[in-house]
Amino acid sequence: MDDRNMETSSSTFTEVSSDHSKSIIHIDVDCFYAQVEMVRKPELRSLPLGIQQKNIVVTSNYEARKFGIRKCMLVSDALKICPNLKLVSGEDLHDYRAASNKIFTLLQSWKCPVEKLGMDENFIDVTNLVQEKLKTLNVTSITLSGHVFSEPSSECLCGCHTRLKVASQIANEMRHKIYDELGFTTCAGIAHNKLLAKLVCPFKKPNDQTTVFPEHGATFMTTFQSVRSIPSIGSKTAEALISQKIITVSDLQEVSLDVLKKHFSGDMAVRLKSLSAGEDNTPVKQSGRPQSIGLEDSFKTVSVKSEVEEKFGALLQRLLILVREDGRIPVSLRVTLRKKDVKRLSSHRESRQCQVSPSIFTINSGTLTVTEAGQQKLMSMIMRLFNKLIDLSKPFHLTLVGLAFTKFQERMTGRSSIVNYLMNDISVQSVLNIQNDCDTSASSMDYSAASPSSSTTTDLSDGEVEPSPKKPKKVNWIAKRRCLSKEEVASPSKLKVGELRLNSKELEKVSELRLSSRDRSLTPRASPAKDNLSDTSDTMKDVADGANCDDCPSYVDKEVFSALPDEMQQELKAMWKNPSSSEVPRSSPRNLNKAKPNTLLKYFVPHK
Ligand code: DCP
Ligand code: MG
Ligand code: MG
Repeated sequence: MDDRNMETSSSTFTEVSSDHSKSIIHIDVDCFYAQVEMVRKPELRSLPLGIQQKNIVVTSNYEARKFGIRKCMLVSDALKICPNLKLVSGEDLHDYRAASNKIFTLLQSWKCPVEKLGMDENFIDVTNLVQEKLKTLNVTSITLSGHVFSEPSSECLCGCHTRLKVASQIANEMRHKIYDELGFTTCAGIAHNKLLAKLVCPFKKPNDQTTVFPEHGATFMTTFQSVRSIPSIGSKTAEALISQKIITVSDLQEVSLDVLKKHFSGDMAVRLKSLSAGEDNTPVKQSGRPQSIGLEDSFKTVSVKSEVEEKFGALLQRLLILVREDGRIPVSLRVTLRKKDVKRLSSHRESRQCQVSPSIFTINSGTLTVTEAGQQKLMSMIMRLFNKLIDLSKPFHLTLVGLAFTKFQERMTGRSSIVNYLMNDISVQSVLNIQNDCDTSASSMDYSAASPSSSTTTDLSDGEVEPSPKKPKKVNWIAKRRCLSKEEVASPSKLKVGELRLNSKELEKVSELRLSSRDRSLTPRASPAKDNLSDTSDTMKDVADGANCDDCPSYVDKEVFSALPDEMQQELKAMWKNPSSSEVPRSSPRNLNKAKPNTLLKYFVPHK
């Protein structure tokens, strides 16, 4: 500790630490995989149970833990200390994932932001709910549910003690509901921020809950012997800290900001100091669908290319099942390897990613599928990325391979989207907002826990990003063609179109034309579009004429055209008549004569 100026933990961070306004709950399921198995087969409850992936016991029930079985123990070691250990394979994650989703869905019924973290954890920001409850509760009668890390010495003037007590009652309610409805026991941590809520959660395991009050945040943090216990401190940061002899959280509290700044960026140094003091202002971000869907396979060592290919082939098959369940069309693929560094006797991960053409995926009867040829294309992409990560002229030793689809086409929503207009009800659920950026940057607070083998990943980490190849040029948009009843035509949500081929850039342009407005299609005569069209009475006449396509250019599929809503037909016709007026529907009259290189005409190409 020679190079460090001592400093008290509270000296620089009093400002941040005075904000106790939030009430956050962190819930973690007890021995998750084991409980899923026990709920499925109650006879397993009374036995010591281990969940096996490869030669590892990834978790065990609490009965087995009595014998000293720990997570990630080798099966052989586990059987030595508990010969009666009942082992169940945990290689198929399907049921665990399903249980995880049920818990997440249940927690959403409290109508608070819920952030899912990995398979068995969720943060819930109950700040507003607590405020609501406080309106009807008698403050003096509010008691704390469960345990407390340490009794508060005096009442905090901001009222956080009362709020956290109410939050502890809500946590208790949530845990009971999860148990009553799904059969899982859980632990909860309650605090004014995510960091403390997560860290205090396992304080009384299993099936219990603990609250930590803000005044004890810094003291609570000193109970952690390793800086690595802080969720957002990864192995690299920990290594850098340890190299400066900052090993425990107390060490981190004591080291001066100036010393930290010599080794980390200013922001990072401040962040590390805040974390060590139990401070964290990262918000609970409502989870949506995962940013990435991935699988990893770990093994002792693989040193032959053909074996690597085999591993990737197996992973790809499983990954495609997950993607099919998800339903979105992937547009980016990442390959991860963990290389064994023989000299350093250690392993480290590297990854590369590339864009994937959405045309590899097709939708058959509403299900995302990949043809044999598509799978071969994916395999060759994977192996190309592999070749970039590994110098095949030298020997290599891998201990893990991973595959993930890291980006998906999103449906564009909102009034300005033509996709919204056309796509609501058709079987292609996922369309066209191809982004070029690779937003896989680490979240400011990455609480995710790593899993050792064959795990799914909800990725927030930043891998090395392969320079993007050219944007996939064409996006095929395929839907069943059928006749439409009058009502269906009137309702854009029911519209079914034949095959249109749009490329992504073009689609953006189309959406810019704001053809999507339902209001317009439902009330065409009174629409603002009409006002803008005041100089183009011919066009308006076409609208009045209804859906005939006698004037359509020959390349237009009339059936498709007639299936389009009136407003869109009107705009297309306007452009066919006067291509230079492609902006007619939205722009002011003075723009009418401006020739535009991209018009809707270009996007309307015949289907095959
Ligand atoms: N898991 C895994 N590999 C790990 C850690 C966990 O595959 N290294 C899986 C198995 C766990 C699940 O993730 O059941 C949840 O992880 P937890 O760390 O929350 O562990 P458990 O829920 O099993 O036990 P605990 O009661 O300690 O929360
Ligand atoms: Mg757990
Ligand atoms: Mg967990």
